[in-house]
Amino acid sequence: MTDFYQPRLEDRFTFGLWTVGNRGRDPFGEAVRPALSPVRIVEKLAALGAYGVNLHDNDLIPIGAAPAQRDRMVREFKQALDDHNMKVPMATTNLFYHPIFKDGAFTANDQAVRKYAMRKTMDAIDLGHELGAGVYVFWGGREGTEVDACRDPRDAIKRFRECLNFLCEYVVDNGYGMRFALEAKPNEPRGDIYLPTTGSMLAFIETLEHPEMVGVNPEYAHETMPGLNFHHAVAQALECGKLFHIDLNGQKPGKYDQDLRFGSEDQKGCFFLVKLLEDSGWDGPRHFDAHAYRTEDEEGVWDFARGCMRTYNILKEKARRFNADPEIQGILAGIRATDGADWLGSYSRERAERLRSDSIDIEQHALRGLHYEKLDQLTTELLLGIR
Ligand code: GLT
Ligand code: MN
Ligand code: MN
Repeated sequence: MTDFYQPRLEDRFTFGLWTVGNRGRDPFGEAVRPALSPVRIVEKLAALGAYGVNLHDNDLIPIGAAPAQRDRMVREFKQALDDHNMKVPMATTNLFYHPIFKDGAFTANDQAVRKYAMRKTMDAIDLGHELGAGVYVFWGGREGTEVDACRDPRDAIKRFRECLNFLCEYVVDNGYGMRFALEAKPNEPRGDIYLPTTGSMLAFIETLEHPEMVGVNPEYAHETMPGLNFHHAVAQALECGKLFHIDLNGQKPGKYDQDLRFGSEDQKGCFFLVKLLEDSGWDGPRHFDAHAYRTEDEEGVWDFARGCMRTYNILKEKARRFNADPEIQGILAGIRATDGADWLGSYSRERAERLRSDSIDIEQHALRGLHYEKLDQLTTELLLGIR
């Protein structure tokens, strides 16, 4: 039987090695699953229809590995990628796990920590390039505070900027042609993390020496934790040409970072997100930064991975139906009929005068019903499967 929602290579689904490789450790309990080797992950994800895998330096190579050991691990991994036609579109650095990063990496007060973070990142950029990654993610996991007395937050931002400027030049100097994607998160593991939202990152990028090389990697969970609208954050990034990568997962608002299976929470929000990505023609990989419930064994991990991709494709099909639904499109046509695109234009005295002189019946416009109840109910019925 052909499965309409079966992931295909052209869907460009990717997973981090750390996602399906997550062993279910949490602050209250030990790992519940044995480790999966990177080679096994590549094999299995390829069989499920994924396009590629992404990784931190230490997902593949442990800190302190001898050069010969590093080269052997990279060789075996590349062989697995080749054997299974899998790509590595994105790479990143683990700047949060080792205790040296307990006070941050690029923003740490101790200059030796910042030096080590830079050295580690340059090595990881080399690795990413070797594996063919075109996007390099920066998630400042521990770039934050519990004790605000320890540093002026303006210094933290200056340090972060200095490091990114240096690393952009490193990429240019080596001819890597890589782009950077900054990932925001409001808190966890730190009490507060600097540049906490995608919007903060977008503003910060414009202060860099190579803003054209740097965009964002918004994560569903990270915008949803503080109750923000992820679909709006992604739209802003898309609209200014800064959506360089995306982390899809599931999250309940107001809780710790859950990184649940994509589409397991707020299916309507996920629907508008998928519709936005598909309608915009965005051609980046659809990356899942999530992990299986702690209740699962290895089989459950693959159920999780299959579920992320399948739900994306189901929502994509729902978006197609939304765009083809005569009743929904009728309401949208009514909305468009009143929006008068291009009515304002850039400023001129004449236009300003015309704005003042055109007659507007404010009572009539204030009283008009907008049919959003009907629009939302139709969307809900479509999502619930009866349209
Ligand atoms: C970590 C974090 C993610 C980041 C990853 C990249 S690592 O799992 O929770 O949101 O995207 O560093
Ligand atoms: Mn993420
Ligand atoms: Mn997360």
